[in-house]
Amino acid sequence: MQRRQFLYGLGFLGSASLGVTSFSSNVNAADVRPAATFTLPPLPYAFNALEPFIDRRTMEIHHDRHHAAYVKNLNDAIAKYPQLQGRPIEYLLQNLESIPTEIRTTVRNNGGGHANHSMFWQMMAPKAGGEPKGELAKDIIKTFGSFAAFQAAFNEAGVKRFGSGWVWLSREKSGKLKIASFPNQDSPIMVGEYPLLGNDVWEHAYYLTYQNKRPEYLKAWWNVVNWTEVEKRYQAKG
Ligand code: MN3
Repeated sequence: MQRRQFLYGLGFLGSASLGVTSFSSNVNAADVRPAATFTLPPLPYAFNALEPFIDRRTMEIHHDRHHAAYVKNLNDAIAKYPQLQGRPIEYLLQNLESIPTEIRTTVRNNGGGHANHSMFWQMMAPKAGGEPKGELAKDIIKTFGSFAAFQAAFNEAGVKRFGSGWVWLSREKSGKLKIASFPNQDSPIMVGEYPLLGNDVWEHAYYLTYQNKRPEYLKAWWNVVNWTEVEKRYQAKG
């Protein structure tokens, strides 16, 4: 695989943003840093910052327990495989067939979980919502007919995902925008697409406030969408 091309291609989802410890060129024997591992990125706002749409307790459990567990399980899985350490998470997710079979499902689920949630926190913000601007807005209207039609299709895909999973707006290799839902922690990265905006429809993302009413959560969630971040990802041409 053309690693260089791959790394550039993913642009925004760079190793820094996903907490991969970077290699140092001047490591010496006295350096006691652990082997490159994945780290839990801090939530970029307070736990209660997305209220009333997403409650404080949900954010706290979601970030500090669920996401933290994905990171720990991923690190545990690759602990015996130095060749997998220090790689961007996208590399692991795009090359699952080359991951040793005994940890492949663990990497798929927990590596997917780490990548998805790392993007998810950035894709939300307090005092956000509204509509996208510029090129992204034009592309959404061109692809889906209108912003309202896009939201309706996104919500519908989220409602129809049976069990746990995600709904994503992503960009195909051809450049075309698409909406697709994925089971569990699978993501557009695994099928070579570039994720622009995703919503977590696992019950742990909404149950305390919305209980079984996933459609209400999907509708309310638009109030916290960080379009500035989504526009940045769109411009990254990843
Ligand atoms: Mn989640």
